[in-house]
Amino acid sequence: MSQAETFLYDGPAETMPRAELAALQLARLKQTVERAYARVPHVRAKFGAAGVTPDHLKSLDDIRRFPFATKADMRETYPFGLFAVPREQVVRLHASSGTTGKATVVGYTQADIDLWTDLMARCIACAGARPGDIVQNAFGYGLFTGGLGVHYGAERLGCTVVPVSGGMTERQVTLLQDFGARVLCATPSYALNIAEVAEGMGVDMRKLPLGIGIFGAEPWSDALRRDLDARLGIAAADLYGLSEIIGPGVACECSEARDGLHGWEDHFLFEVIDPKTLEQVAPGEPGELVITTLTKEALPMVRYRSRDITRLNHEPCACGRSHVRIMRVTGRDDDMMIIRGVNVYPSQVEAVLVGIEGVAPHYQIVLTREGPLDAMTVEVETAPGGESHRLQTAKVIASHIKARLGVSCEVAVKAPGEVPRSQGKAVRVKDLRTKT
Ligand code: DLL
Repeated sequence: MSQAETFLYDGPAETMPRAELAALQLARLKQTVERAYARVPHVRAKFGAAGVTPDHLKSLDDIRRFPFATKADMRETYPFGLFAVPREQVVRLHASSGTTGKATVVGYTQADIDLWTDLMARCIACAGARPGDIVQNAFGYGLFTGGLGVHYGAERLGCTVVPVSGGMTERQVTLLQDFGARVLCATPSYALNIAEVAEGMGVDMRKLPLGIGIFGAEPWSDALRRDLDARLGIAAADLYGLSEIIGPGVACECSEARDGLHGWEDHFLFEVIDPKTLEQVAPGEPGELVITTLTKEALPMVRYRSRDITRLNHEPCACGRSHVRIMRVTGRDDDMMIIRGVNVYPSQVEAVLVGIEGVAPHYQIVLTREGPLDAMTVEVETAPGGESHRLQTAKVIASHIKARLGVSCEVAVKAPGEVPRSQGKAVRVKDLRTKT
């Protein structure tokens, strides 16, 4: 599709020539760094310890001299210590629970909410939705940023929002039938749950008006995308974001290419680093995504280490947008499992499972310790009707995993419905290893 045909919510901001984009980034980066330094004592102390001041920032490259921000900074300053505005100017708080320690709290001024709303409208349009579409929003509403982030963005784009939140899965199916949403927003694992429940209810989703999925908030594979596309009769796009930066709306795939997520560089600066050396990797190489906000007021973030593993693609995209593509996030470096010396992400296991005939793509990975070594058991289900071949299926799955990922594992084939279903972010790994 040519650029002339691409629907752009934000017009020229999405197709800005690279040199202009870089100049805008530098001007905004300077403001952000100055703002954080002047207003957040924790940031000033960290800059001081690293021997830098905002004056050291003369070019975009100079960002390398500045210290990283991590979740630990958020915990140390819990709840409001990183805010760069008086708390009274914060109109909204969100929080993510996290698996260890205290929640991460983020705050927004009214201008931040407006920005977030615009960026989400941009993402939803980028994924193929249009003003006037009905959007069923099955992301959880509440402290999680998914529900409200998508909600405001879809309204701003001019869509009709069905704010159903996560859960009540049969009702989701009925609402999709009755209201005729064209767009479904959910985590991919919950979308899979909806597809399965619809099939159980005898509803053929491919015959409904539904045509677009906007899925994210957890790693997923291209194999699962193909499965969801076929079962729901949609074109699913990947949506990425994290609360510490703004929530969903940091990056989204375009409906034209669906090949990497456009990261909105007029509002964020993206770097990819080697998580061991902490140096930037060569362009296009994989590593950990580091994000600096360029326009946030309440919570400016300089060099936030996302822990997400990806790579950047600077090739021009078919849609004509000039913004860099963040390629599918394979997982978080803290989710990476090391099984007998082999690095494995849950989404890689998923990609293998989805391709095997007769296997339902619901899965959970159980980690145990056998002596000094970590062992992995993959719990899956056979699709209905396949139970008689359980042992055979287990063997087939184990050999596919060995062939594709190079790792040996046990496979436990369960009866349909035995692997837990997700209503939001799926829990992919059950860690039964005793910590020593
Ligand atoms: O998950 C924000 C969001 C909501 C994104 C709805 C997309 C859709 P947090 O709860 O702070 O925020 O979790 C952020 O989730 O660092 C990634 O590890 C993971 N994540 C988010 N989107 C994707 C994605 C929201 N598309 C953390 N692919 C991030 C892979 C994702 N992982």
